[in-house]
Amino acid sequence: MSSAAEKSRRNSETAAPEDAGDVAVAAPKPTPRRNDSASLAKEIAEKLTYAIGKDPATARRHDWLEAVTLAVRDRIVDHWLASNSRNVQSGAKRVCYLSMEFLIGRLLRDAIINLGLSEAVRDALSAYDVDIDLLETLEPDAALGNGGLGRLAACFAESMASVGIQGFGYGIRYVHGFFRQEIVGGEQVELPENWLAHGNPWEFERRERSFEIGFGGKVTTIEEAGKPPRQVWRPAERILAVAYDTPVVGWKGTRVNTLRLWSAQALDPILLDAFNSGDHIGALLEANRAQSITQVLYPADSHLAGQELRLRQEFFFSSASLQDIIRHHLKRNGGDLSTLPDKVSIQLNDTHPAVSVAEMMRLLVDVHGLGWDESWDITKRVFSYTNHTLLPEALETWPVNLFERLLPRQMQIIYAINAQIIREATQKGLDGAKVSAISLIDEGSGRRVRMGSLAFVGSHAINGVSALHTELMKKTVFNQFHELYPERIQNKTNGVTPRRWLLECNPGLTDLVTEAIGPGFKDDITKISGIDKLADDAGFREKFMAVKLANKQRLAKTIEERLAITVDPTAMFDVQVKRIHEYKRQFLNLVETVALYDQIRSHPEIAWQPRVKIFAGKAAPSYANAKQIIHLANDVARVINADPSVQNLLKVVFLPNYNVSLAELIMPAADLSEQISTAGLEASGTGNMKFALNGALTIGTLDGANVEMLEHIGEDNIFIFGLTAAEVAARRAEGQSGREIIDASPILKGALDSISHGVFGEPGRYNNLVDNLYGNDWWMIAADFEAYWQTQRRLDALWQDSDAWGTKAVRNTARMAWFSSDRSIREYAKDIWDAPTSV
Ligand code: 26V
Repeated sequence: MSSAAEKSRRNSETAAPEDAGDVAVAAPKPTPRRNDSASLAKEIAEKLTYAIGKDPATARRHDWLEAVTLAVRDRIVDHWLASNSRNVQSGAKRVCYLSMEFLIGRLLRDAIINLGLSEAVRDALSAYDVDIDLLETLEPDAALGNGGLGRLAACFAESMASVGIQGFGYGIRYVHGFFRQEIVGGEQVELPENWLAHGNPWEFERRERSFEIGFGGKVTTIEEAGKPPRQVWRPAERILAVAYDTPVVGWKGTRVNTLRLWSAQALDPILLDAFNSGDHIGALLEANRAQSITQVLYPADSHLAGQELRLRQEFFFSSASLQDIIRHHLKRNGGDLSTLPDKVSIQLNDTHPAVSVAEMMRLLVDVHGLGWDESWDITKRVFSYTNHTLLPEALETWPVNLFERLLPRQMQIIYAINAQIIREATQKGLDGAKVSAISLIDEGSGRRVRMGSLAFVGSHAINGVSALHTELMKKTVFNQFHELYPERIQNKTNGVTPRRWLLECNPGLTDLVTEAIGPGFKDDITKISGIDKLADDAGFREKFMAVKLANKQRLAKTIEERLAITVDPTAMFDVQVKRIHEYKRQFLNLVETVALYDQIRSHPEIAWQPRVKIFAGKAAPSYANAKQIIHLANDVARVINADPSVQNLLKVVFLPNYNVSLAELIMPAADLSEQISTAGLEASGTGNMKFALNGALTIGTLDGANVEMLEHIGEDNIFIFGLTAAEVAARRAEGQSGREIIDASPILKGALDSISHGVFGEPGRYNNLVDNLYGNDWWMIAADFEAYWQTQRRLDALWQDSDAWGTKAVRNTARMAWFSSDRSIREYAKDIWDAPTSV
């Protein structure tokens, strides 16, 4: 048996709860486990011996990691069982968060800190001369997501457990998560990621919790005397969805929720007839086809490639989750589905699970025999939908003919919903053009199903992820729907969990804040505002900046190890890390970098401040311009770092393979956070929040949550520049080219000329990027350059005054509490889910 399979088997046989989230009997008495270091040391040794079969003398580091994980896991399971039995007893509303992505990263440190075991584990291991910090870095990242949307789902899952909500995450157990990025010859190369290669001690396979998922086939109408006709879907293909549960540990372990990820398996793992007749390959084909559904995460965050496999993934996990939700509800609520909306809320994380609206209707009407109107009422009260992007190319639509072939009954239901919506709209007096804008079918470009519209009409609440984004939703994508249903769109500004993004990633700052104001902020992050008054206290500020310096030294060491680039930790660390996308404008940052390089050389008399420009991020494999930007970043780094004339003033670093763990290293080490998207394009951003919480100053546009950060942090402590969203829209409408602006700016022109004339790689390599600016400056790079440049120079001046910089850095940390995902989740619970907290 493979080690992964073996590990799963072990998990299903050991201390795992019978059925996470669904225990019928009273809570089993948890084994009282002691959390002192001696008890932990003993248990870790026991795990090493009896679960892994090694003794301390022969154990490798990975064996120790597994032993510690299993010892910590036992404690989690105790809390998990207790939470599950409380769930049954309280009968409180369950919140089900449906997301194609959960970018959770490593789990061991998160669990140790949330359970308050840091000291005990460290001491227990030091008895064996093992370093817990080192072990933690051996755990693979669970990279089951692309970027912001997936990481938000992970922060929300942790916050739901921390604020006491009965939360369930539902997603996909991808065998291969987000690709690993290497840089070869300056260019991105994608390599497969294999996080399950050595097994996954955090997951518990639940074979008993599996559901059949159909595809294709036919719909037949059944007519029975005295009854209305019924539709029955007979799929041509059936696949099994098997649950794998991972515990989600909340702060102090008071609640442990469940993340349930579905894995696709064949109903018949092997076709015996085929096998026996000698067709050994053919006998396995069906299993392979079934399993392919959950093999790999699609590595794009815009530009729907439109593959059938993606739609299969979406339906597969939606149907499995809904069947599970309904099964659970029937069991706990006397078989009565009319109370479903009182007991369950389902949040759709973007449109990826939007087919759930049609599938819920099928399950209620066809399978459970409810009437259409009642089912529609239940559906709308149960679902709510979060929109995460306004980019037109990222708004999902599927060809009607593909939908019809793969999901014939769901397509019929979508038509029926559409007819109803159009009727409602016409009754309210909407004219033809407006009616076609709200149709679920886009008739324009070869009939397609609009998934955003389906999610909208099937939900009682639709939310944007920042105040600005929400207003733009009302004015743009959902304008007609907003006119028709003005009460539905709400704002829920994103947040990040302060456990992972402060306590875990920045222990130095956590200790300093504890020393200054006590540990209360760990329970309630709003208390961190207590350090605001210390921003003018020179002693505190010095300590604050000393912590920052230590974090920068740690990052400098990683840069040296991975890239053999030496950076000065006392230089300003100016950081832009995020997915690579034209709208996020890494190119603007690179043009400014090149301009700075030119100016430093031509004006040595100016007091330039030493900077390290740090970039990291992945490009979608098919996104040519984004890959060019990565290439340019690496070319620029190569040339500048080799030029002795700017050595101590400018270094450029592109750190490969940006992921959650790298983010945890980078965020605490940044002085300056680059949040410079073209205004109106970044829905919220969450990296912006992580940086500021860790004391970085922000240079940014009035976009996404930056707008609200400005309100909370105060205009003296954040550096805003550039066109507003309204100005961008106006310039775009005029089709403004960048030529005049470039010709009028010698600094910008000089930088663009160096880029296109071959200073950084062969001439012409970056023509595409540069020529775009002269033609239609769509991303407003030329338009915003001057304001960006001037703002960077103001930051240079500020950097010289380290007291003033330090004061602002402290204020950033002090004033970011509102951007905790605990606050976001409480708002969802109150305004959208009507779900209790602290259960
Ligand atoms: C779209 C697509 C399109 C088809 C291919 C696969 C795929 C995967 C993901 C997406 C949606 C990406 C949207 C997204 O990540 N939005 C980000 O959401 C963050 C959390 O709300 C927010 O902070 C970012 O501003 C926003 O870009």
